[in-house]
Amino acid sequence: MSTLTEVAHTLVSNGRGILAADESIGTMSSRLESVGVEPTEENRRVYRELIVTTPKLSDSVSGIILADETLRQNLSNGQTFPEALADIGVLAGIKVDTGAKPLAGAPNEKVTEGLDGLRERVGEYRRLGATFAKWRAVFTIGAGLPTNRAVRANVHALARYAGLCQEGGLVPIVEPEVLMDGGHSLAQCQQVTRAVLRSLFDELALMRVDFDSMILKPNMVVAGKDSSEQPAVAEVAQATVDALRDTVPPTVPGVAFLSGGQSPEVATNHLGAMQNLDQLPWELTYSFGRALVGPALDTWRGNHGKWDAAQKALSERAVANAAARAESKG
Ligand code: 5MM
Repeated sequence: MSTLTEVAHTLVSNGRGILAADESIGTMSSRLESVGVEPTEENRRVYRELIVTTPKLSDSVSGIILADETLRQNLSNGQTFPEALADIGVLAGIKVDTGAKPLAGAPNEKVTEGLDGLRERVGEYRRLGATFAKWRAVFTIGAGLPTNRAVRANVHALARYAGLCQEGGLVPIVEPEVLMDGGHSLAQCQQVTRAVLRSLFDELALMRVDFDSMILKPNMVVAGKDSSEQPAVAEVAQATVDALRDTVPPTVPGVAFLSGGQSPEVATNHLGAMQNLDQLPWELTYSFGRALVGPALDTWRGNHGKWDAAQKALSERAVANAAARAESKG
């Protein structure tokens, strides 16, 4: 059996990345509805089957993050999703948070919940075949935001989640997402991202989380999507790497970015531009959701005749991101 450190390294090495297919029932239902598919449990299952049976996915994907519902479903051939992934050499992960809820005393800010009963759920998820987990906290940039209250509440929950996962035998993916919503500048995003990461690693240390057995899943440092000044790819890459270098301990095996609403191509370009910008102690890879599966969902639209084309669309994004990781290596 692999140690947690080995699992963490497997997730981020050999040029591969992580696919986030852990949309909650509500989010997945809206995504299906947006392409004209009825949001039933069966349609969510079929869509996830399309993803995990994509040919050669394991060449570029090391792990797939699943939702609780998917972990309990079966493929058409009767296998569970973790069994099917194990057969192709991909690790199964599980989103264990129960969502971001309004934070008392902090209007317009959220705290991610899910700690109650988490020790028991971690045990159950391991028995169902998961080897790693994910918890996402969100931070909004705005006038006076994020507040210290929201930052401290969220990093505390992230650290307690990570500790419980390591205690129970799952590698925690720790996801602090500074949202792209708003008209803020690249510099503002960098300042908030730095502050959040600094606070996060202080709290992870306090909770005795082993940095060598976790993965960080941060946002890239970008300007707000409503900003009229959108930075060049090279600026995003440099600002992101600078923020990470100032805050992320060198023993963390890897940083796996979320895409956060960037287009698939832009997210891939940013990832490519970061490779070998500086000598960095951690692997830099992807843990995209929308930027990996968006084109496939848009192609499929619930039409069985488009199954192969949709898998091809996913495969193309996965291959492009693996290629971006390889940029300027060696
Ligand atoms: C795939 O979506 C994940 C779950 O979202 P909800 O709990 O809101 O349904 C989400 O955490 C995702 O893993 C990250 O946001 C990264 O996805 P993107 O699309 O930003 O790369």
